[in-house]
Amino acid sequence: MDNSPGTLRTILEAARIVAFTGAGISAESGIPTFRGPNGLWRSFSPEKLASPEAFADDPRLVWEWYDWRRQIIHKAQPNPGHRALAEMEGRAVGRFTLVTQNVDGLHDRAGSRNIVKLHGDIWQVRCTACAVQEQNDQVPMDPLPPRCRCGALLRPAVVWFGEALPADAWGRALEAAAQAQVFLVIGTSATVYPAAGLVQVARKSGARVAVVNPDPTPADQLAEWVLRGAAGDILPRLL
Ligand code: BV8
Ligand code: ZN
Repeated sequence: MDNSPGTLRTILEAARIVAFTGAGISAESGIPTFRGPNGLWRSFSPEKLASPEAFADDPRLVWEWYDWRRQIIHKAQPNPGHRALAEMEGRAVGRFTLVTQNVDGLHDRAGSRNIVKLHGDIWQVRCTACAVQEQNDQVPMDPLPPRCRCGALLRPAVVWFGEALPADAWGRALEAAAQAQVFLVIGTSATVYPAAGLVQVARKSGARVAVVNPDPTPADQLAEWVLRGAAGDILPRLL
């Protein structure tokens, strides 16, 4: 099979495309990734802080971490990688789906429209007691931790480790992966499940897989193209 980048560019012109993104696509916007060398805050691992147990144990500490991330994201701008995906969607109307693990909202700000958010949204909060879920853009958050009108603690409306993904988002992602003819795996270590399993779903359904990442990942072995480099460099060149 001809796996030159030129071939990939050609098939992108007519294929049903899924772009599957992780923290790496926001790295060039200055947002720390989870597992990179400049990993996230303090020595805590995200698996520790991004969990219901950590929140139950110390909601203030968990909210300090999310507030710190919200402050960084607030100052950040979408980068050429985010913008290239928004442009690709514009050229592939009706046959492009963006499935992201990211919670930072930079894809929205770059102009992407058809976005499946597998792990929620850092700019949404949800009440731990009543049905309230709403947008909250307050930077910095005050008071911390924030409370609902009903008096209960609010939590970030993101999916923590050990929590199920939103059923509608997961359903849409599975459907898109099963229909995809090209599946782009961009800026993810492909280590968090069930999200990372989408690559296998696409591959098994006959999709041609391309990986965009400066480092090797487990997804490489499923890929026909491994484009070794930064998303901000590679994606604009794919357009
Ligand atoms: C669930 C939201 C069950 C919160 C996140 C043991 C084995 C297998 C699985 C498990 C296990 N133990 C536990 C599990 C399950 C667990 C899991 O997969 N754990 C992993 C760590 C082993 N999964 C879960 O718990 C999931 N839920 O299973 O529930 C269930 C089922 C039914 C009913 C009830 C319960 C929930 C997982 C979601 C967790 N939430 N985030 C928040 O953000 O605070 S996950 C978190 O990791 C982020 O969402 C992030 O997106 C995601 C994946 O990380 P990446 O995006 O890939 O980022 P990472 O830093 O890892 O990699 C960055 C990559 O970018 C690198 O490859 C780097 O080289 C590259 N890069 C760097 N610069 C660039 C670049 N690429 C391109 N350009 C650049 N410039
Ligand atoms: Zn409430």
